Amino acid sequence: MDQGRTDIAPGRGPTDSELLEMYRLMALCRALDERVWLMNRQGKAAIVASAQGHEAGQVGSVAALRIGHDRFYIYYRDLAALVSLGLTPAQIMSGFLAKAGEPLSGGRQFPTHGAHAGLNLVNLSNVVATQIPQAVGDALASKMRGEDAVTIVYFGDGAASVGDCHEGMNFAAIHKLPVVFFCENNGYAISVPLSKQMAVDSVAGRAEGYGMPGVVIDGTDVSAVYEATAAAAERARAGEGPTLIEAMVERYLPHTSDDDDSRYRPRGDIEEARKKDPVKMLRERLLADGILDEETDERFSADAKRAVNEATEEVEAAPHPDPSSFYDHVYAGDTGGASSR
Ligand SMILES: Cc1ncc(C[n+]2csc(CCOP(=O)(O)OP(=O)(O)O)c2C)c(N)n1
Repeated sequence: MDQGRTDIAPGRGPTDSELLEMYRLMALCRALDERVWLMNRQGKAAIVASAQGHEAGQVGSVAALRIGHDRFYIYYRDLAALVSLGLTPAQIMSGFLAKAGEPLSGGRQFPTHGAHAGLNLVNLSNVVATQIPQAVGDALASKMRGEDAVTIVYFGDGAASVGDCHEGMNFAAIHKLPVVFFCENNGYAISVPLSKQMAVDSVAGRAEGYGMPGVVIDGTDVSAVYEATAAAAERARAGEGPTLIEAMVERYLPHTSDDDDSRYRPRGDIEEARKKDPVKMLRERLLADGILDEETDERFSADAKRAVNEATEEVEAAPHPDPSSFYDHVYAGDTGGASSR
């Protein structure tokens, strides 16, 4: 699982305390993700694209970067990246219920979409792969300004087949831009399996064609993710250009809450995927290594449950955005829109 690793220096691995914190965050992500899925089934959340099975990829990569300094272009499946960036369960949940005060779009967008200036976080569109050239453009701006920010852009294996991905990667490699391309390969683009998505073995293998290193890593192993991202960020900061990381992750649930995966995915496939549960695997590893004890684990689990229950109460009671704010943040300045009437 480490094709192509020869041409990037190994990155720094996480410390024990970083591992423990990543486990705490992953347990919180799982609890929040399970709750919003349930809220969809209760008719409260319009749509959910679950991050279950992707947690180590998202949490491990954010942890290897500098929050508030580096730039994060996420996509719809990145709930765990939002938790890692410091958004609270209530803030994230308010996007799923489209409530007022939601920090990314004011509750006006698909969940997890919008932007957060303080966190250099952008997720402008649900149109697959559009975030890739946007991120590359942002990295070009940071290079031109002489800033040392690294831009990471997340996308799925399906997005890797879109033209935007090719254009973004090619441009970033030519101009040696400080970008980390982070592909969350869960084996499916809705119902389309990898074998119908590409005729080559890996997304990362394409990196050579652009002139940048590409690495395939186990995206369910938070340490491998952290290390690869740290190495890619170091390359980017040193002016050596972009890296393509292909993190092999699992998708246990249908593509979104609107999808019925029983029409195209054998049940045995999901059972196999669940054996690689990143939260469970990290828990077992940390217990075995003496980094986590049962008491701390129970506390993390109780804290996560409490945080999610409190968020549920708060967000269910919160109002929807006031219709008079309809045009807020759509145009700069006075548009003569509903909010100014
Ligand atoms: C340009 C474009 N084409 C099609 C769609 C419909 N669509 C939404 S998600 C998706 C699958 C993307 O799969 P992948 O990139 O592997 O990410 P995953 O959902 O598996 O994490 C598709 C085809 C879209 N949103 N945008």
